Amino acid sequence: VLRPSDHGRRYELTSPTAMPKAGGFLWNQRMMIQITCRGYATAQFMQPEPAKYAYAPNIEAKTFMQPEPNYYAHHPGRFVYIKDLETGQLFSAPHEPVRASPDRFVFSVGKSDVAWTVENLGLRVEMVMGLPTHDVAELWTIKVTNISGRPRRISVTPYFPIGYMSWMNQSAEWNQELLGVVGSCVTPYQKAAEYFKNKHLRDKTYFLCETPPDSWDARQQAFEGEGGLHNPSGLQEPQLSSSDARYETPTAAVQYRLSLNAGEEREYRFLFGPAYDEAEIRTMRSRYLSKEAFARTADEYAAYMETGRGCLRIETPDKELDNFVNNWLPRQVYYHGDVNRLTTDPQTRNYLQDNMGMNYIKPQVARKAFITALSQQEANGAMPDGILLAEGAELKYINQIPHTDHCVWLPVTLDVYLAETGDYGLLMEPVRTENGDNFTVFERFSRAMDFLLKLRDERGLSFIAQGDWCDPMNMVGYKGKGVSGWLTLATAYALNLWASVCEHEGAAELAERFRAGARDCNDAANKHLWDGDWFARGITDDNVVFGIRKDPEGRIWLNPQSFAILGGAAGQEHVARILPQVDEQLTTPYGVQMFAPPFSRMREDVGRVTQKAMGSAENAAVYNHAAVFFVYSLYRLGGQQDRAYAHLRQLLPGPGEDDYLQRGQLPIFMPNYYRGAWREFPRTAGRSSQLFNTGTVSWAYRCVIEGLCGLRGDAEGLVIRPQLPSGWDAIRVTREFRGATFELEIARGDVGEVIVKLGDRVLPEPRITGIKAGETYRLSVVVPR
Ligand code: CEZ
Repeated sequence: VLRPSDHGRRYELTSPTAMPKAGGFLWNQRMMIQITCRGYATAQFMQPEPAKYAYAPNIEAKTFMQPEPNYYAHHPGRFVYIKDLETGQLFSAPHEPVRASPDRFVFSVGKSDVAWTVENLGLRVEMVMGLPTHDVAELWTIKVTNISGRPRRISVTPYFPIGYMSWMNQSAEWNQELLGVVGSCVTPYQKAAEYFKNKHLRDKTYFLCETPPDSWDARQQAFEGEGGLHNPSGLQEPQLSSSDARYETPTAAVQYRLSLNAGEEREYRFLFGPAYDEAEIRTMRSRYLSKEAFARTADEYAAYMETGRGCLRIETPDKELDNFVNNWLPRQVYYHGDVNRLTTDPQTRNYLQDNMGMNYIKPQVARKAFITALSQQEANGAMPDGILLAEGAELKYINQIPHTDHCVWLPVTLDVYLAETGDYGLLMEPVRTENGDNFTVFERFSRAMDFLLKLRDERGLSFIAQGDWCDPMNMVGYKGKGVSGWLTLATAYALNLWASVCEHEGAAELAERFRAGARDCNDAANKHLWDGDWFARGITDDNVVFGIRKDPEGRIWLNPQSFAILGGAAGQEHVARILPQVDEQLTTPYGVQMFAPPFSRMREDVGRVTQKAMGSAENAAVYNHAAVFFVYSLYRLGGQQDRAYAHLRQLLPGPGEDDYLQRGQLPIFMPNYYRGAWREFPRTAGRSSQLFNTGTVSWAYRCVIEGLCGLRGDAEGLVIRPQLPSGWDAIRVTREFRGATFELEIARGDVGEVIVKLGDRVLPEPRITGIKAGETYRLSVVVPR
């Protein structure tokens, strides 16, 4: 049911029922749309806060993007009804709302468009959706071909529900000048102050036709009638009813009645999106709604996507991994760095990690992100919970809950920036904050590290307040005493990383102070949190250690183990004890669970993570962000290439058909989680959250580049230490690095350590310095058997 096409640049799904939630997504800096194979869509645009132009049939709460979306008959979507006017038979494409079994179905997701081919009743419907690069709108092409070999009379009825726009004021009507349905509303509000913000909102939704239709409906109830969406009343009449909506739910349905000879086809183009007023709609129409403009826009958008192609091409024995790494992984990394999850106040840890990935795509963007983040550093060195990106933006949702880990991510993500660019000059940049203080980047990092050191109790363990990396772990420390085992270990990691930078900058004393701080954290962790075979997750306000052997639920957590490896708390003996426990207690066919066993009821001294559904999200899912930290720690450890590869591979659906069906997702992105609770609920284990917002991807890309391919920069050059899984004999890699291109043939051989040849010259160490931008370096690399 599933296959790559166009050398992995597209993926095709040939059934609308096998993986009903499988979809694709497109974005630009102002909007995002996720659409399923069956035609349901979730779109948002920024003004500057996220807003909708196709609404649900009820008022939805404004929230962040949710996992495992539920679709229902009236969910917003993009559909076309096709009716045989001789027999009265009806089907719809892509699949909803009629759900007729197609003779042929291909859902084809590309990097810069989403397309379908659906055949039924001797008719072929081809639908393609694209986006502009800078504007908010969807560009739809719908083509109908008579493949029945005889003349046909049919109606073609695109149906783009607009939904319940507002409880204050909503309407819609046909606009003959614009040739489309225009819905209008007033975004609901109550405070007078909001009026002055809202009056600039794009409260219109338009659906424009290039070709004038024969009839239309702008009122949902007029179109749908008693027939329901499976067989709308409007389609049982000779034509649609020219309805309008006056404080009634708007819709956009337009109809073409046509006679098609055998083999004849018709192609239609439509534009769907939000606007402030009719003048803007008119502009959008003239800018986009023609065959030439569609073609030009598609080219521009493809070029935009191409700027996110990343810095790595691989050819390995694992073709599915190649497809993903060469095409889709950098795209998802780019999405994160490009739009910061389409929020105006990304969580600080997300902002920094999303930009960490951008180092491999557009490092200037990552550089700027450090400055932006640090310009919001608090006077005591702490980092705020979220980084404000737009004028008037506010900390919302989770950013109103105090989390203690944000400073950790500064050196962790800087590590990649420096490795990728060697630009230590960034450290000397002055950064002024709103509270008036003015420090260099270097000073600000040191202040953040001092803050982390201070944020510890008398035992030397890091306070957790109402959360750390794990957002919903909100009640371990809400009384002010609880500590995070993970944060203590991660603090050591951050301090060590920063100490190395201090050394490089000649600040030996500072470096020693931070290294001593790291040792102190690690000693405290070893003293208070080592449970014999693994590290505990934390200690509650009431001094109860948790994440330990005697806990029936939440017994072993992955993050403390990964960061004990990264930060140095875990010595060799520890690692030798930890890894078998991870294998045994946390590993599933779908990846490594974030902890086990799942919580079945609220634990009031741990918090709301224990209330999430068992196996979903942070409650013992295969939470990929945590899983990829573990993979990264294995690559840093060395000698763990098989484990690392196995778990890296599990971040991605496939390659077996059973696995695809169980996960229910195309291998074009990594979701934030797959259901866990594998022992408890095997039926649902592995199911994808379908949520492509995740810190996983920047780390996954890093793992492939630095770990698997072993191509990591240092201050002067590029170090080469591939870690091929034992089943692989050779791979080919092309890596762009500091303006140069490296083409590597990597193979196993009878060597004791990695040997690198540049041309015929064997390098004294597996490292290239003096790299010249614009050059191509051809290297042959031999790695030990
Ligand atoms: O949010 C993510 C956060 O964006 O959860 C991660 C955290 O590290 C990321 O910064 C782990 O907790 O219940 C909650 O509030 C959850 O924490 C979610 O909001 C979660 C979502 O899956 C968003 O993608």
